[in-house]
Amino acid sequence: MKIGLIGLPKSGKTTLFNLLTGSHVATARYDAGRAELHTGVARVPDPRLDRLAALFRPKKTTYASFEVVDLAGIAKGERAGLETKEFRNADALLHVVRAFTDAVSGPPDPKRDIVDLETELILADLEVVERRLERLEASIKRQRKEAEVREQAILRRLKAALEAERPLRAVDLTPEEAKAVRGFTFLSEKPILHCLNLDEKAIADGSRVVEKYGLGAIAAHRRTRVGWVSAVIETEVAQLAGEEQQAFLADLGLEEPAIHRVLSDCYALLGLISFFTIGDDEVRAWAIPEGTRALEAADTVHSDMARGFIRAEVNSYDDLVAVKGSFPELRSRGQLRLEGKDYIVQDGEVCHFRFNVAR
Ligand SMILES: Nc1nc2c(ncn2[C@@H]2O[C@H](COP(=O)(O)OP(=O)(O)OP(=O)(O)O)[C@@H](O)[C@H]2O)c(=O)[nH]1
Ligand SMILES: [Mg+2]
Repeated sequence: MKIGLIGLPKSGKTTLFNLLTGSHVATARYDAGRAELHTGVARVPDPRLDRLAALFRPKKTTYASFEVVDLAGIAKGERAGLETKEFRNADALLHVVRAFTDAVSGPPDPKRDIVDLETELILADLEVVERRLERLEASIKRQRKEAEVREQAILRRLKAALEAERPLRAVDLTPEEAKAVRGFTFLSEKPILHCLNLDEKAIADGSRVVEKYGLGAIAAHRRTRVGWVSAVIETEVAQLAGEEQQAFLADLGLEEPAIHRVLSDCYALLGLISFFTIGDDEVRAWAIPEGTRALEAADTVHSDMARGFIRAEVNSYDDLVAVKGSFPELRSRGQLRLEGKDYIVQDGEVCHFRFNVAR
């Protein structure tokens, strides 16, 4: 899964990028904002995986992860950066919204910035739709092809929505229609997390940002969430370990480090859950969309496991921890189930895929 960081200039995107990926890209208040692209990997913290690793002591513990792409800011009316390929194929957008006062840009106005950014996404998509519609019209005039006529009908509907300033994520498409337009990688179609970057003094407002900034209507939109971070101070928190970190968090009145909050918002936005695999070499968490069948879950681990799928041995995390990681005990309690390929994997389950691939 890939997350694209997006936002108006100087909203704190690169600061948040560093925080999520543990990178050290330079940030600055007054530079022109170079149009460079950063990519990194954010590991999804998961106390359950830590617990399993402590029980099984594998050689390696692998967290679920997101690829994160950080772009230069998108100023109002300047959408060129949105064409970047790495960005276009992101699965979700993480919109960093300035909610701290800046000497140059003045007091924050998150609602205005969200509307402005969405407008840029909508206009970028509208350009793509209009260009394609012109071509289609010319082509259909020359020779009528049913597939092109169908595409034209879908795109006209999308155009109407965009002209009414509705992002494409709010438009109802059948699975076939969605598939037909997937190649356009529309930006306003991607799920979006508006992440308000708060001043450290306002950190206590975190849980109330929706009310405080009048974002209730925005938060209610489809495939949209509103979250928050205080990127600079939370980077300082992230650099501490153990008790020191706990003490700093408590001082700030925070329950958990920013990375937990932001990445679990991304999980929820994308409708993801985690399952675990346990081997001698590796204990690992995998992110899958909620509602994924055992067969596709197996495929995320290895395509051979899906190809030669026989059964999935499944148990719950809680049951496994209760027997201190003893699979024989789990079996004797009847808590180790055998499931077929249509079984829907649940959050926190441990899966072992039995498979057989002919050589
Ligand atoms: N007070 C305050 N300042 C912040 C916060 N987050 C970022 N900044 C400051 O804002 C400036 C810009 O931060 P960046 O992370 O470079 O912002 P950006 O969105 O990546 O900027 P561009 O890529 O140039 O558009 C830096 O000086 C940061 O220290 C915050 O939470 N609070
Ligand atoms: Mg930046």
